[in-house]
Amino acid sequence: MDDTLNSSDPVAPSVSRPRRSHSGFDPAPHIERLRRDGYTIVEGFLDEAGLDAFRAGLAPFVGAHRGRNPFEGQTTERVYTLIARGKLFEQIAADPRLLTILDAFLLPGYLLSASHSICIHPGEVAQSLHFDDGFYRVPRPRPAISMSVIGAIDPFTADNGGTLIIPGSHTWGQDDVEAVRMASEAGVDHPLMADMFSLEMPPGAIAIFHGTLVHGAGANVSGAPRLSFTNQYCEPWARPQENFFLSVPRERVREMSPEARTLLGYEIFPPFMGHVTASHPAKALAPGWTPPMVRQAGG
Ligand SMILES: O=C(O)CCC(=O)C(=O)O
Repeated sequence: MDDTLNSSDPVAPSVSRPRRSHSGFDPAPHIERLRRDGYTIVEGFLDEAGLDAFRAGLAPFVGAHRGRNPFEGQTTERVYTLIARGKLFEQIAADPRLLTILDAFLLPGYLLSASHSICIHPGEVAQSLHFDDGFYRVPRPRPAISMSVIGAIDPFTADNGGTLIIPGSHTWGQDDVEAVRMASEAGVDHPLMADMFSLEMPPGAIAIFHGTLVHGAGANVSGAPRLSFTNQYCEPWARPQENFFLSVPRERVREMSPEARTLLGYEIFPPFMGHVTASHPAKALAPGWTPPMVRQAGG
């Protein structure tokens, strides 16, 4: 090996803790609520200026798409790879208050798995009930392999598509999840849905929940769209949904904070998951970097 995995490269990200603190924010009640109910809500995550900046930053990318299937929502517009579409979106994904909470549930070096805006337009039907880390084919009940965030840019109400949530369902086994999924797809009630409620939260609030929590976007029967965003984070040994190595140019990653670079996978999960031909992935961010195999071939 010509390159060490313990990068001394100045662009190397760091997974070291503790996090940069955020004055006045106490993660403990959120961590407790997440353990008990499977979700928590952080109000005031974005202030008025942040909400305006979110809308302005998203504006160039919206208006052209609709979902391609009922899960994406055929009357819903999603803008993917949100983290790389502006500094604000990066800061939202790597916000220290949020990461301090996620640190309690995921191993150091966890990854961003999905990052997109979700605009549910009037007339959209309810999404089927599901859990976000269901594509990891590990039987339930089990700890979450990912954690999800959904943030309100517009208010979330029972009428405009506010996320339907079943508190406590993060602990359920496969059969219960399957029963409510089938009932929701058939449009019928099930006793396990008794505690289900519509997440109502003001603009600027986020909900954080386990990837194992049963939920789904509600129907939008209001006259206005519901703009939101979701960022999902997975264990550092799991495959992210979005392939950020291909979607986010390295020049863009180089401008990001160490925390954001780690979320995008420019870090090693010890002892060597994520290496690049036996070298540290952060080295790929150096200007003029060529892949080791190209150098080794004299190319
Ligand atoms: O938009 C929402 O309220 C939830 C969306 C969701 O759960 C998903 O797309 O996986």
